[in-house]
Formats: sequence, C-alpha cells, structure tokens
Amino acid sequence: MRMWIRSVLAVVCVVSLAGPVFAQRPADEDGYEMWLRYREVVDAGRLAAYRGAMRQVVAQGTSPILRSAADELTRGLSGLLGTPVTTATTVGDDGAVVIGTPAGSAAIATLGLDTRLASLGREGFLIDRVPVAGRQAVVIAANDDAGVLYGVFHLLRHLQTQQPLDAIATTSSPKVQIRMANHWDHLNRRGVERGYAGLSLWEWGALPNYRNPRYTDYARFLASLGMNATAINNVNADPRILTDQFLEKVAVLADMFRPWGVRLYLSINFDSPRRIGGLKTADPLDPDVRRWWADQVENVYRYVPDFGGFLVKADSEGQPGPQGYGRTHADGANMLAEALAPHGGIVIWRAFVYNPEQTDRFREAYDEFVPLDGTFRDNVIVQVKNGPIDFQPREPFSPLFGALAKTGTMIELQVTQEYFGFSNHLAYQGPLFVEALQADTYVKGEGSTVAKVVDGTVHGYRLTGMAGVINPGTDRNWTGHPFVQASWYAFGRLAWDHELTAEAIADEWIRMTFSNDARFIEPVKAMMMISREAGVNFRSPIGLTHLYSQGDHYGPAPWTAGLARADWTAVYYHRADAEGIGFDRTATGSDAVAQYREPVARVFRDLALIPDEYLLWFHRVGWDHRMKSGRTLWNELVHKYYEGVDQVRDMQKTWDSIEGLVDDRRFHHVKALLEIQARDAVWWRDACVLYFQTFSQRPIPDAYERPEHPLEYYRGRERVIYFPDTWANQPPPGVPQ
Ligand code: BDP
Repeated sequence: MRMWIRSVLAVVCVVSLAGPVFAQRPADEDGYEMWLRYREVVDAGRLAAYRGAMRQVVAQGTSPILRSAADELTRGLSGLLGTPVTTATTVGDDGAVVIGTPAGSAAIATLGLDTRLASLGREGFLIDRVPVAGRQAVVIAANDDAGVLYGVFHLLRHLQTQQPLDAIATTSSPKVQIRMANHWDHLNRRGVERGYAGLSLWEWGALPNYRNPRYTDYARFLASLGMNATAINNVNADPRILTDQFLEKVAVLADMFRPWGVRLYLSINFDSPRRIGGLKTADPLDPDVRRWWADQVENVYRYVPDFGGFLVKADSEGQPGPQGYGRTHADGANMLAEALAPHGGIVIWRAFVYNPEQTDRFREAYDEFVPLDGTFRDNVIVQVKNGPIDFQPREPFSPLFGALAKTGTMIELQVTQEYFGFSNHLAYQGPLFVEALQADTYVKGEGSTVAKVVDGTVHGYRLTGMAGVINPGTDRNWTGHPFVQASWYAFGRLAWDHELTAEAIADEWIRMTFSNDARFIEPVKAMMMISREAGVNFRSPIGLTHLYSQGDHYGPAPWTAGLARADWTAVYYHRADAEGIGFDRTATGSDAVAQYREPVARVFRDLALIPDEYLLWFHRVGWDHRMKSGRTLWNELVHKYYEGVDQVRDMQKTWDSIEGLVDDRRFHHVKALLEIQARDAVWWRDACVLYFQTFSQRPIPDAYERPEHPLEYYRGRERVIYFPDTWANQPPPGVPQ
C-alpha cells in the first residue's frame, strides 16, 4: 500500500513539475497580430498595479491621428488588463490615461508641460504620472498628434513587456526624420521582387473600391514602431504608377495610412516622360521634360495632398537615368526635386549604382557621388545601402557614409531575407543593423559612426532618414517566417533610436510576440542573437561574398562564371585559384580601401590589424596564411563553414527545448523551418568547401563530418526555385539575373 501511495505521489509530482510546461499550452496563434497581441498581463502584481492606474482613456481632440491613438490605447489596455477600458473626454476619476497636445486638449494644456515638450520636436512625446484635474493620471503628451500616437505605442509596449509602473515616466523623440519602409512590389501579378511572404499586399485589381482592412493593420504596425513613411512600389519601377488609373488607387492607400501618421512615397521610372508621356526624350535638362515632371507632380498632389516624394533608382542595373542623356545623378535628382519643392516633397535618390566597365564594383557609389557633393538641391537625400556591394550577410560599411558633407545621406537596410534564406531561415537582422549603424567612419574623428552621419550629427544634414526594404505580403503572419517579423521590428525600433541594442530589441519583441516567461525568453534570445552569424558562417565566412546562385539568391553557386557581366558572377568576388583566395582592395589591387578615412583604412589595409571577418573583402591571401586562431586560412575556412552548420543545429535544439512554452502552431512552424535551414546550411557548407578545395588541394581535417555528396551533385542542383512569385522566375527586362 505504501509503495502504491509512493508511486502515485511520484507520478503526481512529475506531472505537476512538468505542469507549467506541459499542462497549459498556450492557445494556437497564426501570427497575424505580430507584436501587437495585447494578451492579458500574466504577472499578477504588475497587472494589479496597471489596473489601478489605467482604467480609462481620456482623449480630447478629434484629428484622425488622435482618434487612432485613443482607439489603439483603449483596445490595447482592454486586452492587457483583461477588462474593458472606457474612453471619455473628461477626467472623471482616478486612474485615467490622458492623451493629447497642449493645442488640442484643455486637460493637457493646464499641465504646464510646454518647457518639457519644447525639446521633443514634432514627433517626440512625454509620459508621466501627474494629477490631472485633481485626479491621479498617466499623461501622454506631445507637440503634435503624431507624437501622442507614438507615446501610446510606447506605453502599450511598456505593459506588454511587463515593466514596472514606476518606470513609466519618460521622454523620447526620433533621431531621424524619415523612418521608412521600402516595398519592392510589382504592379503586375501582385509579385514582390524579393518578398517571400506571399503576394503583394496591394490589391491593384480591387482598389480603389475595396479598402482591405489589412492596409490599416499594416499602417498600425509601422506606427507602432514610429515609422512614418512608406514607398509602396518597386525601385525597378513601372512607369504606370504615375497614371491616373494607378493614382486613384494609390490615393486610397494614402488615405488609409494617414490616420497612422504614415506618408506615402512612390518609386518612379526615370524614363516615364518617354514611356507614358509621349515625349521623345527624358533628358533632365530638356524644358519639355521638366514641364512634364512638374505636371505629373501636380497631379500626384491632387490625389495625395501630403505626398512624401519620389524614390529613384537610376542608372543602375539597367534602369534608365540621367547618364543615358549625358547628365549626372545631380541633374536628374535636381530636376525632380525642383518639381516637388513647391509642394514640400523630396527626392530620395539611390546610390546603389554600378556599371560593368568598372574594375571594382565596391568603389562605384563613392566614385560617382563624392564629386557631386554640394550640387544637389536641398530637398534631395541620397540613399545608401549599408555596405558597398549589396545587402550581403556581412559587408564592411559603405565608405560613402560621411563622405558627403553637404548632401543628406540616408541608410538603406534590408529586412527581407534576400541573401539570408528567404522566409525559410531564421536570421534575426538586429545584429547586422546595429553593426552597420555603429561602424565608426572617423570622418570627424572617433565617434563619427554611420548612425551619427545618418542622423545629421556629423554634418548637420537638413534631411535625415533610414529606409528598410521590407517584405510583408499576403501570408497570414505577414512575413512568412515568424522570426522575420523580428527584423522588421528591429528596423523600426532602430530607425527611431539607433542607440538601442539588438539584444534589447530582441527581448522586447519576444515578450510581445510570444511570451514574458524567462524560460522562453532567454534561450530564444540567445538563438536569435547567434542566427545572423550562423548565416554568415555557413555561406560566406572570413569576408567572402556573393557566392549565390544568380537569379534566386537562395542556394550556393560559388562556381558562377561567364555571365553577361563579371560583377554578377561569384568568381569575380572570391578570385580563388591554386595560390589563394580573396579580393585585393589595397594599393596593389583596386585600392578601394583608400575610400575610407584613417584609421579605418589603415586597419583594413593591414593584414595584421584587419579583423578576420573582413579579411577576404580586402586581401588576397594564400591558403596557408596564418589566421588569428593559429589555423591556416584553409583550415579556418573549413572550420567556419562547419561552425555555421553546428550553430544552426544548436538553434534547432534550443527551439525543441522550449516546446510547450509557446503555442503548438507557431512551435511546429518554426521547427519545420529550422529543419529546412539545417538542410540548407549543410548544402551551402558542402558545396562551398568542396568547390574551394578544388583550388586549395588541401584536405578537410579529419575531425569534421564528410560532405554527403561529391561537388558535381551540388553543381547540379544549383537552381532550386522555391518561391514562384518572386523575380527569380520572371525578371523584368534589363535587370540582372
Ligand atoms: C539587389 C536585388 C534586386 C534589387 C537591387 C536594388 O537583387 O532585386 O533591384 O538590389 O536594390 O539586391 O535595386
């Protein structure tokens, strides 16, 4: 009998120990709500404190943005507090959250906040606990309704991440003015050039009549991060976007974004005067062309009175531009800027340019744009990708940052995982973004980081901004892979405040998206923080780059050679032969390193100083070159490729270990995707190691598992098209494959 009781007790014990994990699995979620889930706060102490302090939303003012703020706050608090929160226009009792601007709200105006608000700018906000009309209240105040909206999302985030009520007082303002999403969506077939989350969100066939509520949710997500701008169509632009047929649809999107403080921008095709205007030329100095653009701009503003401006890719990858007419980028940008200026619009001119004649693609943006510094109109801003080539898993920062003292320079980061395994792989981009932003250009001495160039601190730019190429599509969870949401989140948070760390952002995102349970947060955060490095290691370690299968950019093809343009091949970048590997960008090679200031140039130039992760970006070294680890270059290369695979396998183990702490639906989705990632990591590793071995003629050290197949197998399976809606299948004419 005693034995029996003991074993029953043992079973009960095991069950109850496992209880929190296995007994109460969270309900399934499909990810549609992303980080705005507003589930009831779990921590009982915090919940009680929040409930006591926030029972009612008081909003005075009627602007659409203020209405959005009040509605979001009411909805958010009702969910988080697990009890309906009411909305009112006057403070009736203790426990109100009072939101508004001194100009729009008498309750806020009486608080005497003007001095405190003065330094916060148009979009900044202040949150404090102060009495209002003799009642205890939480106040969210700003100079403009947009600031109120951002303050509301800040407060909600505070609760979603279960922070102490006492720590709620804060002030915050964005560090850059334009915090922007760039969509690479086609007008045809609802395709997205490098989007991997279903079809384009924009239903051109149903617009303008059908206002899909998703457009509102999309704008909410942007606003929740403080993002205030979006360019909705691909930079490889279809000229038809400027026709009335499209503009009446565009106008509806702008109308739906406006209550969330989001301004709409359009990508334009430089040849539009010829393609849709019936002119013979698109020469930016031609008076008819200039008039044509001025008329188009007028027309756009008739549809979208607060239109933001044009995003332009010109003279790049087959796109038309001013150089086709013997003119400069400045001539082209200034013509458009002149047309936009009377309406308050701007031109975002991309510096992603390169032509086949150059000997080193790395040098091009700098070589073309630096001589033009000072010649752009002041409503032009140049948009520069973080690295000199193209959103590779790791690039040194573009030397163009800081080199334009008189021309506002935005940074362009890529959220969509074009080079990181699409929506199949988990590769949190926060660490990449922070690495790019915190790189020190030294243009005005130490501390002249890319972030400080971009936010105008270094050169005092009039226009400042950050753009993220994002990929939401018709997939229910917006981004395909649930963890790609985290990179969108990280982009938006960093656009508001580039001093945040990738880790702190991951922490917030996990809490808001999945769970506040430390048993979940810690391992998942560690997994996210290693994921980008894993992606570098199994694809292109030690400064290798561009080893992709051309066209789809998914799988490995380091053997790619003989394309129409050398700078689209892989061999152009790695230059492997029997002697060694790497691209010499020192004075004995292309000397691109000279585009950097000292001491950056010295560090990159010097074999003894350069960090391993940038080595092959700047140097050509022998296979037996001694690395910092003491290994030869060949052995280090092999080691890194294998390490990348191990890291992905560890990520799988981590994810398996949190089963039960997250709903089954999202758990199994991520688990399956990690299986794909592990398979692809091995594919990349084996293909690259075997390929480079044909040059190095050195063995894979015994300690490592053998590649599963011979090199020929990997060469044979190079082009695997998994994502039929993307550019990979049907490239528009004139752009690279
Ligand atoms: C490359 C993409 C291509 C884009 C281009 C760009 O492969 O689809 O059009 O960048 O940024 O990375 O213009």
